[in-house]
Amino acid sequence: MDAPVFEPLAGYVEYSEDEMVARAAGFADDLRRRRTVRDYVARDVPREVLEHCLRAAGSAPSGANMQPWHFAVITDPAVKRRIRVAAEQEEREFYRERAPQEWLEALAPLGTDEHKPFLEDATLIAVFAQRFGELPDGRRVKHYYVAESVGIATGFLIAALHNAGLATLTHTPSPMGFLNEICRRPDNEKPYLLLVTGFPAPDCRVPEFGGQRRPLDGIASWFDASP
Ligand code: IYR
Repeated sequence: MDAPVFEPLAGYVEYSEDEMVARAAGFADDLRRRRTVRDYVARDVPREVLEHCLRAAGSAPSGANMQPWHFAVITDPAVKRRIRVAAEQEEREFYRERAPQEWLEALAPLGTDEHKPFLEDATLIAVFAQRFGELPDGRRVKHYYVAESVGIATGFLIAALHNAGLATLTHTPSPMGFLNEICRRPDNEKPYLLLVTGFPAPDCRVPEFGGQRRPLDGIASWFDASP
């Protein structure tokens, strides 16, 4: 077992209370502008921007720092086309047969259906969760809290893309095993979700329902010492 090796906490920055409030408020206001976008223009996203956003995602905390994620970035129109065809096939079955009535009712305000043109118009980032790691000699390394870790990294990625001026859509065609084959990812990786990103169409409209955010007193409770 390796002994722990420590280093100084070099990156921490302390702000004055005023600065903390201003930064916290500004960050919240900026994130609250984010909307899930389903209509994109066919316009390439600069690779350098994507690389920085992926660096942000890769800085997320993870179980035992195993960093159990892989991001497959798809810009090739031919590969996007294959993904669209495979996803729409699954989605067609979902909407027509598999989805229970209750689920369809929950989705109704979003106006979604089996047609997914954004899979060809936008840039796609297939997020994979590594169920276990593999050493060069083939031995397996256990990963911990994989879903939590990849979820946090994906949250970082969505925030980073939004911050860079890109719209996103968290898309989960179900099942999405076809992503392993198309992205040539190994069996120890499970597709986690397909993050769609790019520039919104000029006439893009979004469901009113999606902009409704639960108020703070509906999502948080406080346990302060009594005065
Ligand atoms: N995967 C389908 C259905 C869908 C499910 C949920 I939960 C959503 O929030 C939105 C859509 C689709 O992408 O259409």
